[in-house]
Amino acid sequence: MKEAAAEIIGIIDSVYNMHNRGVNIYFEGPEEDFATLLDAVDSSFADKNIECILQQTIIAVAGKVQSGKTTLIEELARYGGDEYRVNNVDGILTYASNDNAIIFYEIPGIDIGVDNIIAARETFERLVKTGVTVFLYCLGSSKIEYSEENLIKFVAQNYPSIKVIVALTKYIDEDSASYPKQLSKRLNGIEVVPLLAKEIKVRQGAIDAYGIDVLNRELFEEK
Ligand SMILES: Nc1nc2c(ncn2[C@@H]2O[C@H](COP(=O)(O)OP(=O)(O)OP(=O)(O)O)[C@@H](O)[C@H]2O)c(=O)[nH]1
Ligand SMILES: [Mg+2]
Repeated sequence: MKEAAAEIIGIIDSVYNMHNRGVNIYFEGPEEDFATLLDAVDSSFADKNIECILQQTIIAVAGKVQSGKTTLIEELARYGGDEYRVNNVDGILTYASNDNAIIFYEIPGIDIGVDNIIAARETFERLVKTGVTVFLYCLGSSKIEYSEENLIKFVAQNYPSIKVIVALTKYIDEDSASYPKQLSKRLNGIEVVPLLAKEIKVRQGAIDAYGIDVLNRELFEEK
């Protein structure tokens, strides 16, 4: 494994690292394979200007209390098929895939009120330091509070490298099919994905879950 890694690095070095000007290798995959890569660079290419960077998808999930954050994370995890470890770190639920390539943080629910929005913003800014790549905001009703809108715009404006997505959770309102588009426009083009993570029982039967596949694509395939 390490020899194979050294061979690949050797090729990258000879093709992309002319005159040792420097090259970055972005690695996406299990942490232990990344360790092998680092090891191969250290032992055979220590004098070369090669930097290895582990690519992770780190998703900070926010939204009001009971907006559907936990349900959404669990259904996304199930959809992806990875095993997750769940931890509570200082009150923040953390779901990490076994290879640590995907991490979800659930920011404790924001109730309406300035103090809570400030707390959520502070939590987010603390999490940013761990390398958050996506801010996923759950909106459980088709009425967005001014403070929620502010928080979403704050993240989009201050962290241009972080992808911001709004999930319209428990969205079964067929009457307002145009609402996701309207909201996206109001949020300066931020992606809005309507979905139902789990089926909902209604008097006549049940409404099937939908939209997890669309959100999954937004989160993991488009970079
Ligand atoms: N049927 C159905 N119920 C949902 C869905 N999403 C959320 N719920 C329900 O809505 C309630 C709140 O969902 P949670 O996922 O716990 O919301 P949360 O934002 O994590 O809540 P807190 O952590 O308490 O702030 C629960 O009773 C869920 O079962 C969904 O897609 N389908
Ligand atoms: Mg929860």
